[in-house]
Amino acid sequence: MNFYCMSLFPDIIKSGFEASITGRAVEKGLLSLTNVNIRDFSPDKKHFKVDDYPYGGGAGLVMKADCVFDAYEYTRDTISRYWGCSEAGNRTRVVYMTPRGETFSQKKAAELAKERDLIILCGHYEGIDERVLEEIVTDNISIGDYVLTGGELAALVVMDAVSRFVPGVLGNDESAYTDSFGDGLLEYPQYTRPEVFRGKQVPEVLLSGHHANVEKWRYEQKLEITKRMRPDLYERYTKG
Ligand code: 6GU
Repeated sequence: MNFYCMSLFPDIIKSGFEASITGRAVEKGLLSLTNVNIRDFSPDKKHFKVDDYPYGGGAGLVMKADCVFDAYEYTRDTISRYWGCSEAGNRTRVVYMTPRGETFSQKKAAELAKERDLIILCGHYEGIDERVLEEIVTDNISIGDYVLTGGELAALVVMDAVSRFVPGVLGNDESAYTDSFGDGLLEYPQYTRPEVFRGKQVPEVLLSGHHANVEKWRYEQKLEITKRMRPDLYERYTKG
């Protein structure tokens, strides 16, 4: 999976993505990240201004359509050149990180993971000129009902969740589908050494070596934890 991230803060994206599991996957060649700094596409070659006052007045500044569009064309052409095919960049989905988008989910992550390339657009300030969004955006995604100062942290959330579905990124390819939400239930609790911690024993069944009993216990725990912590998910699971 190749991510192309258009933003004003590529450092946030780079440091978040190149750490830990996704970072290792980049080193293995399973994932790639290309940052496109929208500021580089400002027509203002002195102050590199990328925003301006909103028509109609109001607080804050709006990111200019021309900067974003030029950054997009560059990104699109970079993808086309990489694959040696002018269609490659034109076909690539453009995900705009915005609180007005559809709420991100494990299902959406799995859907996006089927793409070969993905362009992610992060806004800042009070948003981006609507006209360029109409031109280029294919998917609007929010990560929840709260407002962030910019789309970068949200983009990292999406990139991380999508990356887990890319074969080889996790140690075991099945994990992304069997982890919490994969089957609509939360994960069972995990334990490691020592056997006793502050007087608390590891559940006996996990020490038994009896695989069928362990599986049964874990499934019961998933049901119980989901029922207690997320009654909404439990309802959906039991009612089909
Ligand atoms: Cl995707 N972007 C911003 N700026 N704020 C958000 C968000 C995204 N999702 C929730 N809040």
